[in-house]
Amino acid sequence: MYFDFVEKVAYEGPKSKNPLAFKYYNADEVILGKKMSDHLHFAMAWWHNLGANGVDMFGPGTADKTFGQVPGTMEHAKAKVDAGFEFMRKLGIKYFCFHDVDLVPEADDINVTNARLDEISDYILEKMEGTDIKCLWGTANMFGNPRFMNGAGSTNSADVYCFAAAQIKKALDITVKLGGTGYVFWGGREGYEWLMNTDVKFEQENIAALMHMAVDYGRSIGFTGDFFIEPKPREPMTHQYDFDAATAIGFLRQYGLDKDFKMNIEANHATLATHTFQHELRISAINGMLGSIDANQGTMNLGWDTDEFPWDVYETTLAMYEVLKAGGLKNGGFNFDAKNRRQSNTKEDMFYAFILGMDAFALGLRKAAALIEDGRIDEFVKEKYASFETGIGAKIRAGETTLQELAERASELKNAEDPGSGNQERLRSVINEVLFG
Ligand code: XUL
Ligand code: CO
Repeated sequence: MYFDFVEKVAYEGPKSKNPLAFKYYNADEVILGKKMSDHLHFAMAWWHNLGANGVDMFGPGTADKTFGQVPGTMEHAKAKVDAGFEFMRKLGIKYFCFHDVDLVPEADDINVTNARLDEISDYILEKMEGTDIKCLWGTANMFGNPRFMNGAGSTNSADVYCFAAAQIKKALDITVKLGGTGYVFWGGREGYEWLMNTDVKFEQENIAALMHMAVDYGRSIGFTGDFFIEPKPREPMTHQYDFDAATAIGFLRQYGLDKDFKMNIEANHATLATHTFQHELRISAINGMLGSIDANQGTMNLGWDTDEFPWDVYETTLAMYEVLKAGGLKNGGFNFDAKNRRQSNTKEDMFYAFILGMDAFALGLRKAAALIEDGRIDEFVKEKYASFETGIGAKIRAGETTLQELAERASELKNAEDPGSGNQERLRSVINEVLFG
């Protein structure tokens, strides 16, 4: 036992003052016809929760993530599995996400790393037995090892490209072995630092080819889930190719990958791209590509990815509004790609962070459902476009008119009437009413 200060985090309701209880996340409660736990497939990110110890470029770690073993050993890798499963069980978290090198220490020889991955995935499978804990998605870390300094799929070195392929192959094997329903491509170093020494077209073609090979291989070993691209505009590269959802969707369509891929939208990546989280979710959803969510938040006046646990209930409400409108996440979930602040360094803090994040999304779900049930927002939007329901508007929507006909109507009208107020302030008041009663 690594977390002996708590047996089970239970729902105690909004009046509870117990820091180790949920105030809003009530797994079995039904919201809009579905249990909260079915709306919200929460996942633990192996790297942050079991790996990150608070190290930053100004100082070493502050949190102890050794779990009683020496880091860099297989004993430590197994202790992380034990701690992770205890943690998930105590919080009622049913999914986890991983990079290959989060699970085991990377060796100098890829064959040794792969053997370690076989061993640890056997161990994880054993742990999964008799529990309802599953893998949400897996991925390969193709940005940490120095060989990837010029990119993975976008590298200038054909040999390095082979290592990227090998890692994807192995990460897919393990994802399938653990029953994962998603496989993520976050293009950590797939981008450029300077255009003048970069062949962008060449690099993008190579990334697409690697993704095609990943799809072919994944399908050949029985992977029926979704591949995800996780857009991010910068960091570590000056410009990353998967800048935002619209850019990534365009890329997928250009290279014929759109049938197999969806988006994994991360809140803090959206804001780095100077979008809102809701914007990225909406763009993905209207293109049929809302796959999964990396649930976190940033600090808006900083220019980098802070990966904080989600807290802002306006944001989670608007996010859940998009998710509900899109009919939910099918093969995806809500992965807390978030880490404790460096100064929140106790084991209890690990629990407080997840309770905060789970409650923030649970509250967002409750409030988004309430907004939909209230109906005033939907009614306004429907009414706003009503002129397209009859007459010339209906003809435009049906594609049964011409520029000539429309110009003739404008000429008859001489001047168009006021299209009507957007009522933004009134509608924001509606949202506050629904949020705060
Ligand atoms: C980095 C990031 C990654 C991906 C997985 O910003 O979000 O952790 O989620 O590679
Ligand atoms: Co992420």
